[in-house]
Amino acid sequence: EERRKYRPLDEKAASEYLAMVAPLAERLGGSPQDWNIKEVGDGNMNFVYIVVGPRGSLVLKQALPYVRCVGESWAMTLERAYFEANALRKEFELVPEYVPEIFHFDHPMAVIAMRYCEPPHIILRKGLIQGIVYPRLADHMSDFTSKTLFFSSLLALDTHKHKMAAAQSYANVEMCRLTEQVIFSEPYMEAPNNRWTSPQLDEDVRALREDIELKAEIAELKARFCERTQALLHGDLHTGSIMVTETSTKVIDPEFSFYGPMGFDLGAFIANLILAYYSQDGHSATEGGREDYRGWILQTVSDFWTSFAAKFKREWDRSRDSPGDAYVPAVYNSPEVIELAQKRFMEELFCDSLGFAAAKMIRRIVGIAHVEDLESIANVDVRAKCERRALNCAKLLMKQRRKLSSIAEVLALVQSQ
Ligand code: ADP
Ligand code: SR1
Ligand code: MG
Ligand code: MG
Repeated sequence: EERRKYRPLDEKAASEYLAMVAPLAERLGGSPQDWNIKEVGDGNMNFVYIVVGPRGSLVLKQALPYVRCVGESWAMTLERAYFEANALRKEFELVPEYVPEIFHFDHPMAVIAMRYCEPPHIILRKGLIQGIVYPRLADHMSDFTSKTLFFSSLLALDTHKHKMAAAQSYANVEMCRLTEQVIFSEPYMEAPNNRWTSPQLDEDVRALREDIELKAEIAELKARFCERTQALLHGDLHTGSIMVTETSTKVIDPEFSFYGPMGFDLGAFIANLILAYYSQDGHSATEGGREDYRGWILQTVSDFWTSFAAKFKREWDRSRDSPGDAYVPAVYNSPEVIELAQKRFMEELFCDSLGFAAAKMIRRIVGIAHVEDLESIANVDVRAKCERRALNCAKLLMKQRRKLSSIAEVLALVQSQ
């Protein structure tokens, strides 16, 4: 009975906990004194232990009843571990090559044990800061997103399955509410959570809060985020949620997972690549250095979108024998009408993705939870310059997204800032 009650772990308690869960203890091999346990959580939310034993290794992740980067003053539901476990399982079903396998989930303890993405895997954001090229990244991430989004949507599922899946993830309310607050509201108002490079960006922040066109856009995006039940999203698909080597890509941390608009995941990945692009001046020895690397980042944005669109369409075409309920074959009964439906769908998704990408960039510069790409730039004037370019790009992206008709135009806009 005791074992079923929630208690926060530390390294010692984690070891005792693992000793009580036979399949995990067996996986590690030897006995608890042989296990090497280290807390490595560098995210904003949870505690993560890497455990290495004589036979094997694992990662133990526990949610605490608050937001880690703020502290106990911001209470947060433990249920996020349940939604993370469910999403990891679903993603593993759809794309096992890109997701760490779950070994164990303990609901009362809010604990997940999963496969350790071993070194040389590192967090993508850290690789981008170091200027490392990942030649398979666009291919892998377009695989991950096209499959997870397509196969959880009404394009692949019948209405019953789609509604049931949506209902199950719909209860991740607290996490959605957090996102609504920190991405779609606080950056556009005065809020104690907000932070920016001051005084350098004071004027930029004032202008942002007075930009009524931008506020009209963010209102639309917020409504889409809150109201659109399109597909099972990862929900926090930034470059800190992706672990990489040159040949392997693993997506972790889907605790914000819910049924929402596909563009929110696509936009998250694109936004974080663009932030990495603008931060390069802060990491190169000379201003304007790392030109080749910046070129690679933009090429990756382009390859990602192009491959995503092609793979998503391929799944759609392939599913014609057993389609979901979105496009009934008797109605979509000619190549012309299918082509038109697909074209409209992809145009809307592109526009959504750009809007969400912009929103995600803005929050990382003026709101809570900044990104290491920019935060690690020690010279504040250089950092502010990078941030201003990113902010201006995001404002244009959000306002002009309906007029942008290709990824090449988006890259031109990024380069123009
Ligand atoms: P949070 O929800 O707090 O952001 P994450 O799931 O992102 O927590 O994990 C925090 C850190 O723990 C990651 O940045 C990564 O370094 C490490 N980590 C998490 N899961 C794994 C894993 N399966 N394999 C290796 N390292 C991991
Ligand atoms: C309190 S905001 C914390 C942020 O970290 C998570 O990874 C999400 O991005 C969230 O918005
Ligand atoms: Mg994380
Ligand atoms: Mg997380």
